[in-house]
Amino acid sequence: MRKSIRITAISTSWALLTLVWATVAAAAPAKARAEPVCDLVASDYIAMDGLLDDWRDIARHRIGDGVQMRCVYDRARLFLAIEVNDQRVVRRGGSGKGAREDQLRLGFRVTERDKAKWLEILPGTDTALPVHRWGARPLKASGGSSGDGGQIAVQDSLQERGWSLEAVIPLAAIPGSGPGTPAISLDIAYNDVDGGAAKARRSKALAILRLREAEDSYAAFLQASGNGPGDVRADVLTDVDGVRGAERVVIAGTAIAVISDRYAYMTLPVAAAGDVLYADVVDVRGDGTASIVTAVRQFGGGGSRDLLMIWHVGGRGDFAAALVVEVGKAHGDRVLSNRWSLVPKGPARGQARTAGRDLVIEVGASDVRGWSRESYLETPAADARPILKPWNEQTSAVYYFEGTAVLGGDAKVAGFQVKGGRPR
Ligand SMILES: [Ca+2]
Ligand SMILES: [Ca+2]
Repeated sequence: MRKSIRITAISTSWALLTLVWATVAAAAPAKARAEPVCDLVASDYIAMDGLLDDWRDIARHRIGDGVQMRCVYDRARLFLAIEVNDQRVVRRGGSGKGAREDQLRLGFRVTERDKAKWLEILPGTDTALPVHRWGARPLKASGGSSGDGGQIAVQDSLQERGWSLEAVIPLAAIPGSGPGTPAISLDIAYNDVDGGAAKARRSKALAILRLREAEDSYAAFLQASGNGPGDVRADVLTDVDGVRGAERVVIAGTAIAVISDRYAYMTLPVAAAGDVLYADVVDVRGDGTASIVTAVRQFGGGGSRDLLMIWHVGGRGDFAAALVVEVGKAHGDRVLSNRWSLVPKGPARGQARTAGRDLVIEVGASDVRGWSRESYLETPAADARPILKPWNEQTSAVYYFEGTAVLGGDAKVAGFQVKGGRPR
């Protein structure tokens, strides 16, 4: 399926891409990882009864001080079993305010941009009723909550060496989730009061719970694209397709993948991974939907050219080159390069600053070597916006991004200075 791409002449079209949109059929065997992987189970696999016997085949992960966690999911819901090692469970029958009672707090979200929603659990004891809160609102005594469109339920029980809980959270209730959510970020904070507030032990930990289908998609992508884990140069959770929820964007070798419970990838139009000069995921539009920014080098015709390519990703994992600009040319000893920067959106065009980034491209006398207006005989690129030349009237260009459109292209406003190297 994957074709190798050779650029035989500098003017050859870059638009030769391999696109694969695939789901992973068979589950791969679980492997021990630093980041827990939650396996996919049938929806009746876990009985929400507070007993953990149904979890016996699920791997435990130590998360933080004295806290062990197991997780599974059924595409609609995340199930957790947590065991807290605590010789002395302190409850005073209160609501946990004032930090005078043992309390476990679990924060759920998908990406760092999302605001975590907290599940708070004060375990029941012989003398105190359990307290369970989701988003600061008490769950009903039955354990159910109709908040966020699904049933959140918690059951806790005292154990020989502490206490444990079983919880179910609808995936849709987790901030930042969407169809095929690849991972969930779980903050765990335990307030262990023991001998009084003065001796309170507070432990905090963060776990990235990777969901099995996305994890298998990640492995399948690496295999299909001929890459190994060592070839990965970027791996971020962010929304790139504009459909609710984050995807996992992975840049490995010459390939870029968008991974949810399935994956799509494309191969950049270069001969080798070393020809990918730059690759990152940036919210240039400023609407929370990131784009993929790449710079690549192509060889042919005895020389080379550098292209800056900004990709938008559609809802079915289709990659569209929103902007392709020539930013470098070399032929023998002769070199012409353009400087490019992603700057705060607005000021380079004389507008107020807003969320997002503008692309500023500049050229000056020091960016050319060996070429002059007279000796530069290169044919302008037909498949990219041509490189700026220092001897032309226009020596800068500012592009900006609105939805699927790329606008601008005029020179930057007088007095606008790009600060630093490549601000993001
Ligand atoms: Ca159970
Ligand atoms: Ca999305």
